[in-house]
Amino acid sequence: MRGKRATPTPPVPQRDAVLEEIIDLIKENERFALTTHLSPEGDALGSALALRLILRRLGKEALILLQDAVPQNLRFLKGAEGIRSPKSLPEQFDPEVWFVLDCANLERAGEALARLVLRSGRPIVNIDHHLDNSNFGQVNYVRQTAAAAQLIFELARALEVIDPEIATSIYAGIVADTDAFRNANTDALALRDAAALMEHGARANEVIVNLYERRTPGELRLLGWTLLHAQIEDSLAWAALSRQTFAELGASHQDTEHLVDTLRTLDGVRVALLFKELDGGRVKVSFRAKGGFKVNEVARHFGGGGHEQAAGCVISGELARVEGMVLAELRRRLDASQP
Ligand SMILES: [Mn+2]
Repeated sequence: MRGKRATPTPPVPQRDAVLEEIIDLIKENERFALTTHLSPEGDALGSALALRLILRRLGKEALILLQDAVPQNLRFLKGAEGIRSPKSLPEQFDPEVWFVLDCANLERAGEALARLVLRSGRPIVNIDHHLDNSNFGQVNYVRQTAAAAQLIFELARALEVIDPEIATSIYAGIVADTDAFRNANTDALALRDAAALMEHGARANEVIVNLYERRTPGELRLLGWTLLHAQIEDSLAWAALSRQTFAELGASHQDTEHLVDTLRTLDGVRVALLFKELDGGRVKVSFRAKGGFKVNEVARHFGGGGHEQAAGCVISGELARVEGMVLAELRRRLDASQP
C-alpha cells in the first residue's frame, strides 16, 4: 500500500465471542437440557423458562430439570408446569448440551442434578452473573449483570427470537434480582433492558403482582412474628426462626422470602440476617447488606456465597449456636470496616 493512505475500515460491531460459541452450539444441536439453582426464584426460573421458549421457537427440544419445586407465585410464567424433577426423567433422556443458569458453581444445582450433568459427559454451557463463578462449563458466559436473565436477553437479541412470553420471563428475572429495581445492583443497563422488554410485550404489572402481592397467611403471620421478635443491635438486625415457630404460625419455609429484606429497611442497619432452622440439624442464614458492606464474603466464610448485598449459607449446628457464631464473625468484620 505504498504511496497510498490505507483507508481505515469502519469498525465491525463486536459480538461477544462467547455468545457466538453458544449460538453455534444451539444451531449445531437439537436436544437441550436446562437447569438452575436449588430454591429457584424469579431470576433462576425466568432465565430457564425464557431460554426454553427461545430454543423451542428455533425448533429445538428443550427440557428444564430442577431438583426443587417451582414456588406457587412463579407458576404464572409460561412453561412452568412442564418443569421436571430428576426423579421423573423421560425415557431415553439424552440431551446433547446442558445449560446451567444462575449458578456460581455446579453444586448450586443440587446433588442429583450435578451428578446427572456430569455423568452425561455432554458439554455444559454456564450462564451466570455471580462474580465468584467457578467457570465450571465448557462454555462460560459469565458477566456482571444485575440478573442472569439479562444474559438470556442478550442471547435472544443475538438470535433475534423474542416474544411477549420470553420478554415476561426475562423481566421477572430482573425484577426478582433487583428487588423491583431497589437493590444496589440496579443499574442503567437493568433499566434499559427492562424498558426494552416492555417494548417486546413484557407484562410488567403481572410480574409485580405475582412476585410481591401473593403472600400467604402464613407468610404474613411470620412477618408479624419476625418484626415483633427481631433483635436490633447497633447496625445489625436479625431474627431466628425455629421449626417450632414455623409450626405454631402454620408457615412454611417458602414463606420467608421477603422477611430479611424487611429487616434491612430499618434505618441505620448495615446488615440484616435471618436464621432459619432446617431439618437435619442445619440452619439457613440469609444476609442482606446496605451501604457497601459485602455480605457474600461472610457467607463464603461459612461455605455459602451470593452477591455483595444479598447472600446466604447453610451451617450445620443448633440454631442458637449458629446464630452466636455468625453474629460474632459478622461483628468482627463490621468493626474492621467502619464506614
Ligand atoms: Mn440471579
